[in-house]
Amino acid sequence: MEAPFRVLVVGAGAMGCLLGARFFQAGAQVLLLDVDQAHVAAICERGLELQELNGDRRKVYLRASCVREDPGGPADLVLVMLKSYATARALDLVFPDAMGPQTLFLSLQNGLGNGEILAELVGREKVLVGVTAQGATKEGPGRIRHGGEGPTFFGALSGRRPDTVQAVLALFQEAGLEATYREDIQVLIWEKLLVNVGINAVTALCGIPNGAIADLEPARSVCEAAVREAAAVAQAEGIPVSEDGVHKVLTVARATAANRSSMRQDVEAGRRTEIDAINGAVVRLAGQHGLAVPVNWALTQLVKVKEQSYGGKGV
Ligand code: KPL
Repeated sequence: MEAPFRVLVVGAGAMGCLLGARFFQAGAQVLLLDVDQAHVAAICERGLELQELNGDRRKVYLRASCVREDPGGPADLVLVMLKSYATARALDLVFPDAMGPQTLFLSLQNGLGNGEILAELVGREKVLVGVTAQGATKEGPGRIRHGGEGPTFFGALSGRRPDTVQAVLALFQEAGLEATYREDIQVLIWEKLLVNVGINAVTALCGIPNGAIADLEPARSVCEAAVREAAAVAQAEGIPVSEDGVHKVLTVARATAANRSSMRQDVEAGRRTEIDAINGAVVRLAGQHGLAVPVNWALTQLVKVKEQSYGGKGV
């Protein structure tokens, strides 16, 4: 009998739980790892409560841990779903023997630089990076809601497709999740970054839903200016992001009109945000190319003021 595909999910937030649950339902052996003790305890005691897109609730009895636990052998896939500022600590909860020569690491995190940080920990050739349009929200300890269906794209950080990537694609497919391997994954990561650059900080600072970015003229102006600056940085980096970046961002804002962006949720919960990997990353790269990005700079500073005003947990 073939051994089940073994998956470690590092960072069992809403998206980590959703993907972990889908892989488990498809027959993979899944272990969720997270530092949130109440969340892990709830999953271990009562199972993960997953609210499906049609409103149905189901329990998924996943293994979860907030300490290094032996998953019983090397993982085929380590799915990294941590907040971007925690990527450097991605291996803290991973049992050393769980990382074998064939283990691949897939980051579907927000922002720039996560793959490079992982590469320093595990070697560039083992790192896959990508984006997903799946949506999920954590409703409380052990409870998540699937909010939207969408494709997932990933590719190799090194540019060389690992032999074992086919098995990862098969896992997504068996789990009913659309996933595609892309050679040009950096373009897609930048296009997702533009969306987060335009929506996240403004919604977090103003306390508005995503749709207000498109509906309120002053919010739209700031969004558009931030996205244009970031697109110029992408061009300077040699990343051919599509010309209609601003249009795409406004389309996402309208499509997710009632949503609270992840950064707004972080600010409202008094947590540290991912500003450094989003607008902050644009500012850092712009500096390397001698480009001025005053709007991204101001948004970064203002979000940091906000974090400091509440002493953001995890800062
Ligand atoms: O990715 C998002 C986020 O909130 O981080 C968007 C697309 C803006 C949806 O809320």
